[in-house]
Amino acid sequence: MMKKKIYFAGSIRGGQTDTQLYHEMIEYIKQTDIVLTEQVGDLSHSVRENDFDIEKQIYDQDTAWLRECDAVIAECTSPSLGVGYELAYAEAHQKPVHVLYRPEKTNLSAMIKGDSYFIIHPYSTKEEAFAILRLILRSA
Ligand code: 6K6
Repeated sequence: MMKKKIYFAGSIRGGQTDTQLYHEMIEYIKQTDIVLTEQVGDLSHSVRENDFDIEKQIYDQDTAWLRECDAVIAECTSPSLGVGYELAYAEAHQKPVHVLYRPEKTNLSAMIKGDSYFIIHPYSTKEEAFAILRLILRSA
């Protein structure tokens, strides 16, 4: 089977409390498919960088990847403006969008939950998250 190109989205400047979890999800997806956005699970980059040229490069690259990907998988427990933007951008480009989040940790925005285009996957344990990822990757 052809490997799918997955755009994984997760909070960076919105807060990096879940970065290790993103990293593990990305590694899980990479067992069978391709992740375009590995940097989302990387704590070593500076989130305080404030150079417009660099930010423009990030925006241009990420939106190109969103147009190129086969599906978007977003971990949305940690709220992030960038991730919200990416979800709407992916919908505008008619990409399948899967949103994972932990309901006991956050009240997901109505703009995400209320958009019936998005496929929402609540979960609580990491094992459940991996099981959801497995189903998404099989069907995507
Ligand atoms: C890499 C690792 C940490 O910082 C970087 C450099 N910055 C970014 N590199 C690549 N993608 C980024 C960067 N900053 C934000 N994004 C995109 O926005 C990612 O695809 C995330 O899904 C999303 C996070 O948005 P914020 O608003 O939480 O930063």
